[in-house]
Amino acid sequence: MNDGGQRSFGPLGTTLVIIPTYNEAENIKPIVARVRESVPEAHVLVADDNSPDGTGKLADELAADDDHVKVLHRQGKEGLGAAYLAGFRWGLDNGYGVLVEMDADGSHQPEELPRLLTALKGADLVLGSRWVPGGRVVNWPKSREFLSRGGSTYSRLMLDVPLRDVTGGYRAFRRETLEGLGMDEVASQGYCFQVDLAWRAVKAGFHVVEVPITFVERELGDSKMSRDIVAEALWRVTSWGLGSRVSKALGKER
Ligand SMILES: Nc1nc2c(ncn2[C@@H]2O[C@H](COP(=O)(O)OP(=O)(O)OP(=O)(O)O)[C@@H](O)[C@H]2O)c(=O)[nH]1
Ligand SMILES: [Mg+2]
Repeated sequence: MNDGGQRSFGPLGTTLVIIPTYNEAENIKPIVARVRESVPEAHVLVADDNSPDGTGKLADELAADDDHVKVLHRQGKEGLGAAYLAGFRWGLDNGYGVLVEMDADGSHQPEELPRLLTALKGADLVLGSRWVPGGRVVNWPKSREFLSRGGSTYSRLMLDVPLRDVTGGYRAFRRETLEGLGMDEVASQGYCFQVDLAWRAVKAGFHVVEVPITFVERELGDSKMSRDIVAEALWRVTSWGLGSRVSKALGKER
């Protein structure tokens, strides 16, 4: 991460808020309405993995009534990472200047998005952060907080990233940042997709800023968190960390 202090940042361009969905029928209409109200000039892309509960159809209804809402229908459940990568590509192809990640379940409050976008005026990537001063989590059991804080701390130490909330999924990217990350090589699917992108941004020398957010646990619908997702994060972060230590050590010897 560089300090960004010496740099000047270009204008932001139009914002695309990407909302990946899998079985979010109860949540999709309220969350899109909140985004539209909070940042009226932004566009919304719902990236739905053919949800059996009809979320994609509800998103189509929204898109039919509002030209700021688009829907990317994907064939089947492939994980959060794949849905975001497809959404990012769609956004870059369609000329958006800012690409935002936001969950459908209300955990990421659209009312906080203007603050993230303001911070992006002086940054390459803004992370909504639960674990910086002013950041909070509402309605989380201690076990979930422990897992999230532990995952961030482990990733920070393993990968040497100077960030407090590495696993969070409320983020705003400048298009140039995504273009410079090597998105085509990202294979992570679940949570560690977020760690992967943050680590790539830091390694590429982008200016990454954390902005405190209040994260609200979902009230409706089911979590897609699973043991497999945690296991994937653990083995990938561990192998990245060890791999980069080995290459640093070899580099020093040469
Ligand atoms: N398109 C797509 N979206 C997904 C997939 N898995 C999760 N999502 C969406 O990604 C967002 C985050 O998923 P959640 O189930 O809320 O996961 P989480 O926030 O880590 O877990 P909780 O805190 O328990 O809610 C939600 O909008 C989900 O609908 C997937 O395989 N495909
Ligand atoms: Mg959630």
